Amino acid sequence: THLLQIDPENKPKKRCYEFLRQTSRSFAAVIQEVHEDLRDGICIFYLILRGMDTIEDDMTIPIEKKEPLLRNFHNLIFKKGWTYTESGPNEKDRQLLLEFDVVIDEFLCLKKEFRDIIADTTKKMGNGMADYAKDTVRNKYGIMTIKDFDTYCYYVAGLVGIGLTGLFATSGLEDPEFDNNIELANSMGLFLQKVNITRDYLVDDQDGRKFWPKEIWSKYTNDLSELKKPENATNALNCLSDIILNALQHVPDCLTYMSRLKEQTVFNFCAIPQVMAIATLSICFRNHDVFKKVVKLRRGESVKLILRSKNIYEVADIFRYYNRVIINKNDPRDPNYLKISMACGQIEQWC
Ligand code: PS7
Ligand code: MN
Ligand code: MN
Ligand code: MN
Ligand code: MN
Ligand code: MN
Repeated sequence: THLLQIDPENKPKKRCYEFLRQTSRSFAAVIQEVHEDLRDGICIFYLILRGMDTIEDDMTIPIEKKEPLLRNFHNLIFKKGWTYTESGPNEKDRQLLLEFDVVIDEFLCLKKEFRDIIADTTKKMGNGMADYAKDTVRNKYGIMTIKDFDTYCYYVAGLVGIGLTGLFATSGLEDPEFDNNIELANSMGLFLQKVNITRDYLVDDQDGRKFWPKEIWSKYTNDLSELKKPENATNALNCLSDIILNALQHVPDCLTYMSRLKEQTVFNFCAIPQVMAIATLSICFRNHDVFKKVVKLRRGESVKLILRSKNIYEVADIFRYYNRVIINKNDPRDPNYLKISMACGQIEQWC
């Protein structure tokens, strides 16, 4: 009878990799290339957080339902058979939650060290998301201070960096002490999240969500949504510079983190999103298109970057290149001119 329990095609695992490809083109590409000892763990980690983020992002779920779901999500991933059927029809990752029992089955197959890290990250992130979701019901401005901005980004991305760092260390592919790099791991997540928030100004505005902190945008406008009006173009570009300056502060930490990695597939997995992020940031800088459409890297440029990002020397070269793109676009009439010039100087020094 034991033969009956062996599924030669392992359908649930295949389904998880299908979900991965459906929910993120870019993460699917890098996760599928990771060393086999880590691949399934990272894939399931991704799908769990993607599922929870789909609930966070769904503005059709009332806060009375959303808050307990987010706070309990770390328990739900242990409940065999649990699915979520109440996502709004417009949620792009609705199907993942409809079949979430498949993700849970694969989660329960992971080794205990992996499950513990994933569950702990999910618990902290879910509670952070719930706090923030409650806040935004009361406060129409969204994120207020630069400190709040870092706290929110810690919950939704810094924790991912810290959790992944734990997986790398416990897998034995990186040094067992590699998980001591908590601050650097946080910076890896913060940089990706802040670039995402910068680039997504328009889509987030259309969804009625505000992630740019008031402490920054209030220097340029009374209403973040009005920055997209053509008559506010100068203020919009200066505000964009301010938010990009904030993101650039994390770059030296990210380079240091990547310089400490040893295993090739882990390096590629970490470096490719970072390189895409600095390229995206350089395109957004002083570019009014951010307020008119979704700014994207050109396909050919991403392909070249992926092929080049094989070691820290190449990655530092790429960062230096995009850093210079920013320096060349920096405008002395921009109130952030001097600070940007200094942040870029720091990056140039690291490289
Ligand atoms: C477990 C790989 C590598 C040390 C779903 C990867 C959404 C930017 O919402 O989908 O479409 O605008 O474009 C990823 C550090 C987290 C941070 C965060 C889990 C890097 C739920 C990624 C990803 C740490 C909250 C995707 C942070 O952006 O956003 C795994 C090292 C998920 C990483 C969200 C954002 C990720 C994000 P959207 P995207
Ligand atoms: Mn996305
Ligand atoms: Mn979200
Ligand atoms: Mn999201
Ligand atoms: Mn350790
Ligand atoms: Mn976004």
